[in-house]
Amino acid sequence: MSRLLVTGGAGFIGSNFVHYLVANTDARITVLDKLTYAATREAIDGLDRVELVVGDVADGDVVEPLVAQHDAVVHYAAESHNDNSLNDPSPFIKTNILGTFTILEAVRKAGTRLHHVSTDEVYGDLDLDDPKRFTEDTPYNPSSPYSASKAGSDHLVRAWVRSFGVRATISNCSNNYGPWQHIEKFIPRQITNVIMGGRPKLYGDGLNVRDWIHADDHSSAVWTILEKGTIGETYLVGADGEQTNLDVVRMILKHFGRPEDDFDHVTDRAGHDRRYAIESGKLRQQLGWQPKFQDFEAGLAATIEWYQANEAWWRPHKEATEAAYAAKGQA
Ligand code: NAD
Ligand code: TDX
Repeated sequence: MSRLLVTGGAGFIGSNFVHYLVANTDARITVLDKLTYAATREAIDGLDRVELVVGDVADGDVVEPLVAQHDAVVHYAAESHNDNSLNDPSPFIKTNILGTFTILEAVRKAGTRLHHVSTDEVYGDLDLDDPKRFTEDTPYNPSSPYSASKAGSDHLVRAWVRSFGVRATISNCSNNYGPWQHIEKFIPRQITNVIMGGRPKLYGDGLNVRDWIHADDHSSAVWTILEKGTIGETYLVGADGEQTNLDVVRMILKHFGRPEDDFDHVTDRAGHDRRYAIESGKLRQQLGWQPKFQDFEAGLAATIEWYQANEAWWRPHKEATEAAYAAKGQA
């Protein structure tokens, strides 16, 4: 795999993956990205062996010739924020479902290997006291327009493998944190609120649980699956990082020396999933993958420091992001 096409490679996780490839492989990388509001061109600017093509994954005229020039496609491009999908589901259907369909048709024609990046949200949610975690056998049960669109894209990939023999793998990963995550998302929103002297904003009772993994560990998992995964298989990716939102907010406040109750409860998200939890034994045992970031609080501290050092990147977007939350009673 010397020529890789990375869709959505200017977004949060895609750009971290591009950095991972540059540091750990000899691959030449083409990023295909529409540069939506969620993209950061600077995140991949100036990297050796990386070329950016600005275009839409749902545009077959752009996608087909590009796919044919590469050995493998790693498909990250998506609309990714649940709250936005509740305001307007339409771009989620276009990019996540039609975009994946377009990628699948292109890899089918060219015979190119595909890795499809998906989310644990396709499995719905778990009760707080449920001893089970999600596995590759958990039935699909998505809750939001975002997670339903990702579930739809996963089903298309599975069907193209079975019906057309497309050489694809799928990964379903838990919540990522790390550098370059858009400040609309939970952890960067709270960090940047506190940096600006404001208070974190917790949806509902704050007891919802997310299973956090550092974006670097997600990247090493995707690379492991590309190198060693079995075609047609799905692998769950997680790092045993379950935390309540309340505990994450308290860790952020503690880092800044602020009182642990210095936050606001705001209007809950409609249909808010209660808990996600990943059992990643298949990936670890069959492919030998291990996460490096085992200490969530230490990874969070490094992420806080990154946002402190990169205020020039996020500060211009802060006011508009918070105004959108304020309009929904979530600020
Ligand atoms: P992001 O919103 O930060 O980035 C998405 C990128 O895709 C952006 O650069 C954007 O410009 C690009 N894009 C959007 N629509 C496009 C289109 N039509 N054509 C080309 N490019 C387009 O998202 P993220 O958080 O980095 O997520 C990346 C992928 O990982 C998504 O598929 C998401 O479902 C999946 N995922 C995310 C998480 C998480 O915690 N963020 C967890 C598991 C899986
Ligand atoms: O201000 C907030 N306050 C709050 O309490 C925000 C923005 C979120 N939350 C809660 C909602 C969730 O319980 O924090 C949790 C995390 O929220 P998000 O960052 O919006 O992530 P989530 O909805 O869990 O989805 C994320 O993980 C799975 C990614 O955005 C998805 O792309 C990925 O598929």
